[in-house]
Amino acid sequence: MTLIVAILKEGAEIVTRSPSCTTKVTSSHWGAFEVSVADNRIIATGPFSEDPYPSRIPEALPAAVHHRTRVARPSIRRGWLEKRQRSGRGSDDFVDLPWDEALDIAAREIDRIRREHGNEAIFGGSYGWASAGRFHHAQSQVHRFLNCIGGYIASFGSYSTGCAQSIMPHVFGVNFLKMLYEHQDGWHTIHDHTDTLVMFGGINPKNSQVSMGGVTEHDTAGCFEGFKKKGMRLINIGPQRSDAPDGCEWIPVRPGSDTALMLALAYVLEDEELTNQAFLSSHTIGFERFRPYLMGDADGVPKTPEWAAPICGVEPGIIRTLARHMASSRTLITVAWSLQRAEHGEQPYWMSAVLAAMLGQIGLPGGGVGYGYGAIGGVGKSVIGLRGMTFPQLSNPVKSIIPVARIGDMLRNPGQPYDFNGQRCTYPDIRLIYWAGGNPYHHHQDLNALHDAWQQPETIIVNEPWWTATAKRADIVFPATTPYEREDIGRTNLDDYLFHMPQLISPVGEARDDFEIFSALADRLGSGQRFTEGMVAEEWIKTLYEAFQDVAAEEGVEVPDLASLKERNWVKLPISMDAPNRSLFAPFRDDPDAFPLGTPSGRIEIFSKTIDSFGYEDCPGHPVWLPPTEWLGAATEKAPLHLVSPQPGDKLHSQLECALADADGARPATLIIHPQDAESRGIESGSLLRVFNKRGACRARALVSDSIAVGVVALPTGAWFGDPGSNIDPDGNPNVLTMDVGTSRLGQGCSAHTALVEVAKLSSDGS
Ligand SMILES: Nc1nc2c(c(=O)[nH]1)N[C@H]1C(S)=C(S)[C@@H](COP(=O)(O)OP(=O)(O)OC[C@H]3O[C@@H](n4cnc5c(=O)[nH]c(N)nc54)[C@H](O)[C@@H]3O)O[C@H]1N2
Ligand SMILES: Nc1nc2c(c(=O)[nH]1)N[C@H]1C(S)=C(S)[C@@H](COP(=O)(O)OP(=O)(O)OC[C@H]3O[C@@H](n4cnc5c(=O)[nH]c(N)nc54)[C@H](O)[C@@H]3O)O[C@H]1N2
Ligand SMILES: [Mo]
Repeated sequence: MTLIVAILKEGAEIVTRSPSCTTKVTSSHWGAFEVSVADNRIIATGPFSEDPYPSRIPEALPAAVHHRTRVARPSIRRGWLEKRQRSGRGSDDFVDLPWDEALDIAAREIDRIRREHGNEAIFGGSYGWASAGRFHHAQSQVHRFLNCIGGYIASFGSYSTGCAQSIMPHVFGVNFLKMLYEHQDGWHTIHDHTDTLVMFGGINPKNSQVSMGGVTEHDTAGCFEGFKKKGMRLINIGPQRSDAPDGCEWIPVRPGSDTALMLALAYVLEDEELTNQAFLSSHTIGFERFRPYLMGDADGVPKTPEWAAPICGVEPGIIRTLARHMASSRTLITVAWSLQRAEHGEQPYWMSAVLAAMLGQIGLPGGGVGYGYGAIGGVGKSVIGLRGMTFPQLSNPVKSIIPVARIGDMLRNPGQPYDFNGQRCTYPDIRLIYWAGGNPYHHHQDLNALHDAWQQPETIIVNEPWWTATAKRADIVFPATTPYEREDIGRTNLDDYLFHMPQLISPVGEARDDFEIFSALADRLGSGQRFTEGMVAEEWIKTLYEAFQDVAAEEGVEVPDLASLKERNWVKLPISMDAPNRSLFAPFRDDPDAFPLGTPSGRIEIFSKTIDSFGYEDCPGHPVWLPPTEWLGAATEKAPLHLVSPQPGDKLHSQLECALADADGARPATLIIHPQDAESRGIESGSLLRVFNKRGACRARALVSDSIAVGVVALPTGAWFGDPGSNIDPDGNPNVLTMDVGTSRLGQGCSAHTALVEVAKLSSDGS
């Protein structure tokens, strides 16, 4: 690592690192990196020696860790403290209290709620990425704590893949995430066997910078160099050229219309007798129920390329040629997670499986279909998943859950029924929310509506290192440490490295680890021993590590003991296994009777009796084209542009945003717009914009580029949400514009990528 480093402390002056500084490696969701510390401050970060394409995300870390927006002390909202007022969340000031006093107040309130309303009145879903590190994993901490004190309402699935987690087990009979992480072909297999890579939503090294717990050797960009050298055909289908590395072909499509395009590809296969009928009869069921819909016998509408063209914006000739090419080469269809983060997101996922089944290459190395390549760095990595090192959450006495992205509906509709994947459920009546390790005012849709719903609970408690929009809207805020202020172990099932994450600086302000906060609360609630089992953090880390050593030994993998790991800081584990026979579908392909899938039929379900029996119009028994409520096909004069809100390249969600936002001209966030759409609005690159629709408005800075399809604009997530009462979100949080609806009654996932907006130039004074 170079000795000249940028210190972001006061401005970005360049200084030479002082001799008293120490440098260690730590791990994070964006990979491993070096951290330099002097005088108990993080002064610089640098790349990790083994990483061929290190992420630049940690560059913001020195400034962020010591930022003025750190929560310094336990803080209680004045209106709540003095009068138990619910109004004022986000606008009241906070009163600082000593730890013991604040913990006493919080514990008394949790106890009151559980006695008066039962533990079903406590929402502890607490979704979010928090930080890497196996022991100080905020979700495990909060869930264990709440389980110890009688339970909580939990949530199912993730914002990332909630819809897919519901639909895909019906199709392939396997847990969706298990399929992704343990059974999809690795990058090397793809390199060696695939001729044509058809990427719906692209594969973007920008996104695979991060992974839950981090990948160490960032290799997506390098893999693509190899693919190009080999002469593979690389086709990116989606609204943005930049969703795939330079040099890939680009077929622009209108967001939300991929199912129509996939149906047309399937139509060509069937029409030109390119379908692999033998595979369909031996390995799938229900094609005969789907075919009449595809060919138009069922509804009088054949799903021809001419039918699809005006829907998806792709010429019929291009669709025909692509279908023929897919049928005549080893083709891997990949589908980004973004396609199911949209209304009716079940359909492109199911339809991609049907299309791959019709091509008949499922189970062949480098063929078939795969989900989420590039979405996070772990997909395609192919390592032996060594389990262990998980802080046990214990079991939850409360059995009721909500689909994770339905929190707004839950708060608005206590006691009301709703449908979810074949079940009739009831929203609980929530009186207390406990959040640790997530930022709903980053991740949830229609934030103005969330802000209204957020007034419903009697009490909201948040553990957070920074004054995020969520912390500002809480009643009690406990300052949490960041990973650099505590010791931990860095390890994930998706990577082949193991890290000791040393404590690098003392806690900033009066911050405490989540474990310490929950130990103190559990103690006050009579469950201290249950929560801690009599162990402090260091003892827990040792216990979890030893359990991991046992698991590794069972797999024949040698890992150092904890003392040597501490000494060495990191080790690479010999657990890479990118082999062509990894696919769950390989044995199934060879012998579907001996290795049936976990579906009711044991086959890939093109028609699902189970789904059909639910009677959902928004997710019937086989894949269909269902136009979303908002898409370019339903554009209006007031909202003529489709907004996609992808992941930010310069950070992880809303994390480290406080430091990034300080740079001159860095905010508001950048919105990409096509020259044609810009010109008609008098917009140039650099113009300050108002982005708006009936749900809200935010500012943004224009980047005019033909790397985006006409009619589409892209504004990344991650800007911190502003204060209530402002009619325009200043920094550009796209979630003031997005729709808070479930993907369908089946998946009830997040529909973030479904939104129509208008964009107008703002004058320099912001009017
Ligand atoms: N419009 C739109 N919205 C989206 C998406 C989209 O595509 N478009 N994507 C969605 C997706 S896929 C996701 S995963 C979500 C992500 O949404 P989140 O995961 O909620 O976002 P983060 O900013 O990572 O929030 C993590 C929070 O944990 C805090 N934290 C870090 N370490 C610790 C710790 O040790 N203890 C405690 N107590 N807190 C800690 C951080 O400061 C941060 O505030 O966003 C979703 N929202
Ligand atoms: N740097 C960085 N990387 C990240 C994250 C981060 O915060 N920062 N977050 C991580 C998380 S939590 C997740 S879940 C993954 C998400 O991974 P993805 O879901 O794959 O990522 P997105 O960025 O939401 O979307 C990828 C692209 O899909 C395109 N797209 C949107 N709608 C459609 C559509 O209808 N059809 C087609 N064909 N394309 C469409 C958009 O142009 C967008 O740029 O990313 C992870 N990676
Ligand atoms: Mo995600």
